[in-house]
Amino acid sequence: MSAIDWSPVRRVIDEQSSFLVTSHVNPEGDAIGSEVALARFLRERGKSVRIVNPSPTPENCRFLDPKGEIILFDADRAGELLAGIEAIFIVDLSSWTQLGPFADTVRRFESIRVCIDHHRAPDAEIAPLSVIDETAAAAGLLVYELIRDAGGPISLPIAEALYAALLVDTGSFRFSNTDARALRAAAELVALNVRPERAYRDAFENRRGAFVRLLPLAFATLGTTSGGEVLWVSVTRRMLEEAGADFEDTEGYIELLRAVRGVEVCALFKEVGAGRVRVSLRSTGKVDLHRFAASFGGGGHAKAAGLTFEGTLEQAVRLVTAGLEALVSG
Ligand SMILES: [Mn+2]
Repeated sequence: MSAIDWSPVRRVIDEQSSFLVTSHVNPEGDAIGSEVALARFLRERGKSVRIVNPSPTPENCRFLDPKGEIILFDADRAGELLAGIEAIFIVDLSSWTQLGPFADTVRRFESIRVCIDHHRAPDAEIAPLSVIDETAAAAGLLVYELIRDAGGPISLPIAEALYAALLVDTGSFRFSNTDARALRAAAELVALNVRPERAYRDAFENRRGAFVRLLPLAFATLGTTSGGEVLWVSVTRRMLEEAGADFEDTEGYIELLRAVRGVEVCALFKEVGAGRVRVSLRSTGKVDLHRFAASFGGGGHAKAAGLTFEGTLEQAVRLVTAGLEALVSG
């Protein structure tokens, strides 16, 4: 267990009765798992909780919210969504931009805001009460420690959501953020009857056929620097149409690139709109991608980061890969 002082957060939980939980745009397993676990924990304590997100829940996370209780933020309903809320919990993000269209509403919320996150370079004023621990493998690990600190108990649905959060952010316990603290938490969650095989299948193997139909189209664009230190592939809107796919189906592609011997950095370029390209980046160690992504207005971690590029796909590929090449040879 870490040395985090959870008592101010526990006090908020004890003293307030109506909560809103939110997370970042384009949420994944850590965001949704952390939210669902925290919401269930609060409800089991007799609190009323609403989960409101700036983006819809992706298909690969729906197993975490089978009843579809997560509400998609709608600016026209902002007043209604916040009615009666006494405290907002912001999990797995600590920058305003990551809250997307929900940011303005949260910023104007004058009561209690609590942030629980593990990303670097937080916006200091996002929440007066912030627990930011960059060494935590997942936001879900922090939520786990909070619940433990508060005396639990951790019901099976909470344990499953927390395990999923850990599983996703550690890449099934194989990324460099996998440490004894994360594995200890995982072991305790398994002791609470989480089944690792099923959890893995729910999180990673419940794929649509489009996942493999799109793959050859995307990988036909494979690009590499002369020494093979930088590898990238692109996904265009045309490819999606041809494969009957959407961008969710590209999940896992970048890990395939990372698996290649000698690679230092890999990138996945997604043509998300006319003149907008989303770039996902992974490093095998030498290069700090957080700083690189930040120079393009993006962010993330040292070994996993992302950015959005305004321009054509060709421009994005040219500029970003040139920057990465300079970085790996520097
Ligand atoms: Mn996370």
